[in-house]
Amino acid sequence: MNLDELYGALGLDPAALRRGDFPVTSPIDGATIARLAADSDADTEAKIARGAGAFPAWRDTPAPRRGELVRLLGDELRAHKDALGRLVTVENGKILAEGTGEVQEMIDICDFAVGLSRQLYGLTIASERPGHRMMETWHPLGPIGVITAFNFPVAVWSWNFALAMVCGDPVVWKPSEKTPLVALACQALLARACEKFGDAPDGLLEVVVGGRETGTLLVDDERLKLVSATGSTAMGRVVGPRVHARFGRTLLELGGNNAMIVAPSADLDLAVRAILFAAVGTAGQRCTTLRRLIVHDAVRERLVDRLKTAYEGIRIGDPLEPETLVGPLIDRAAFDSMQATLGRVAADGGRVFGGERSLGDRHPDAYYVKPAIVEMEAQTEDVRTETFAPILYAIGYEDFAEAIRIHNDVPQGLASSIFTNDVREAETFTSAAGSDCGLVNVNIGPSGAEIGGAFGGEKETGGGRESGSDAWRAYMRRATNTINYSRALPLAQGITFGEG
Ligand code: UN1
Repeated sequence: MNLDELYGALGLDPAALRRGDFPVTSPIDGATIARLAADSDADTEAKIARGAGAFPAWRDTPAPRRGELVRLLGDELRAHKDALGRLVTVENGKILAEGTGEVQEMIDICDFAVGLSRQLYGLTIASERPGHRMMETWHPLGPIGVITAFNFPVAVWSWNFALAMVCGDPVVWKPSEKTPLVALACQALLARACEKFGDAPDGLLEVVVGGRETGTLLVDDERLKLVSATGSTAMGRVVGPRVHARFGRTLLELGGNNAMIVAPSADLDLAVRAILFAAVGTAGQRCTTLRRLIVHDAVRERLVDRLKTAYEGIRIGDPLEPETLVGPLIDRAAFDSMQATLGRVAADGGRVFGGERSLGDRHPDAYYVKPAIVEMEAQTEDVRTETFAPILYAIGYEDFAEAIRIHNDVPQGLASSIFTNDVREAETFTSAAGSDCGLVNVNIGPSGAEIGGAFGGEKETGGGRESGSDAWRAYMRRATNTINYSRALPLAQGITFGEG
């Protein structure tokens, strides 16, 4: 399938994707695959206004009916799974299995949200006053802004969008400037779903194409009651205070520095497979990517040797080829940052295996790399910093308490895992005294979470929770209602006020 056919299959007009001066390149070979019209400030303003305009009608649409739109979107995603997955691969560079896996994640969250549309439950609460009833109700929050990163260009949007839809909130979406095409494709698929739905208001999803300044317009706009932003900790440090200064809400998914503890009792066969997927999958560009291996000294050498052998056998190359396991990095800046980090950690005494550029002759404008393993004697500042590239640091430990200390001694708190067959270690790791992350796994790697749980992390990861469990509450406002059905007016706390 050529590109124009792919665009057409997703409901995009190929000619319209060539009319602008905002270039989109494919990390596979560096070629320009579209020139979009970027949104001016006035365009962005108009789109936010359209989102705000859609709110009253959508708010007043019953939640199960709102869920029907998400069901129809899920149908479109099922029907276009291969095409959208392929476009994710072309625009982002992740391998096809992961591109289509990302679309499956979207389908899953749509299914979840459809069920949720009939389960936006509030509590009923015992009142201390006779003849009174207390309850809480959940109402739509208002139009919201969603800012997404290049690495999960559609799944993370869908976590937000599917929940926002059933919660009654129109969405203004600013995708990464590196991956706007897949966003336009999602919008086109939603348009089909809206047609089948019948009476959806215009403006339920507005996509704005642009860079950081465009994102800032969303951040500062009082009409957007929640800004859900995925990206670096540096981005979150700017977005958080700005949104809070106008008393907006934030949902932040920022950097991770995810680790795995490998204990002496671990099943090393399983651990090696889990490490490979978590450390080199998506070319190390997941926020949940495994970056630190904290491995007991008794198994350290054996495990690292086995990993080196496994790394040698990894097929690096065109992510559209089925045998490929590692596609390109997103761009030159990612490559430069990886090389700079490797240079510094080597100077700090780290023993670096791999990390070199690959396929540079064939693709001078694309950045393929051999994933790196770096054996470190200590957790240096570079190890404590997230470099968004496939670098896996291996650090030894002697006793379990030390392993947990090293594990938690980073500023980020997203995903974590332990490989052990010792129930005490496993339970300690998942306990309050164990991992301080938002995602804590036993005998699986830190990446590849299912949508059913709440996704997000602590510390510099930003504290947000998206996707499953009760993450929907971030998209609604809660009202506590007290209803007096008696003929008296008793006051709470037994207060008497001007009576007898
Ligand atoms: C991300 O990298 O921003 O748990 C999201 C995972 C995926 C989502 C990653 N389900 O790795």
